[in-house]
Amino acid sequence: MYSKLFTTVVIGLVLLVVPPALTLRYSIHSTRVIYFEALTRCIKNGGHLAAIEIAYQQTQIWNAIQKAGLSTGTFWTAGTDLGMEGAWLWLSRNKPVGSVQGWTNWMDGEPNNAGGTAHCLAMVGGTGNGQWGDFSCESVNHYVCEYAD
Ligand SMILES: [Ca+2]
Repeated sequence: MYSKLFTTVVIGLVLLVVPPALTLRYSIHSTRVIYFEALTRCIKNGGHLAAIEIAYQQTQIWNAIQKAGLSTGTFWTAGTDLGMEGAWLWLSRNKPVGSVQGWTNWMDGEPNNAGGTAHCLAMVGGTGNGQWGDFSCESVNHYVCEYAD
């Protein structure tokens, strides 16, 4: 009796404490499209292009990519500095990249704005191990959508 009540209370507390970001669901898309096409497709799916604000989300997404057998691919996320060079935003969330305790996950030497046209953030598979690089928004990559439900 008491243990049942105790369990219920503990689960209730855990649900209260877990931030909403941890309940996000993701979909991994093998189709390769330009950044804004990915952004649009995720909205049409009822979600948003994924933002990666904390390490936990990075791990969840990277695990899903590996599970999908696409770990050598490159994946669009919602990050872009198209509006102002070096001012990276999660466009789908209207928040700066690194706004949660300064956490980012760029690969060494990234973002490097290669060719002066790399304004969109993608997770890099293979040796990149899912860390981030900046690419031309016109290049075609796989993409990750997130859903709040
Ligand atoms: Ca780059």
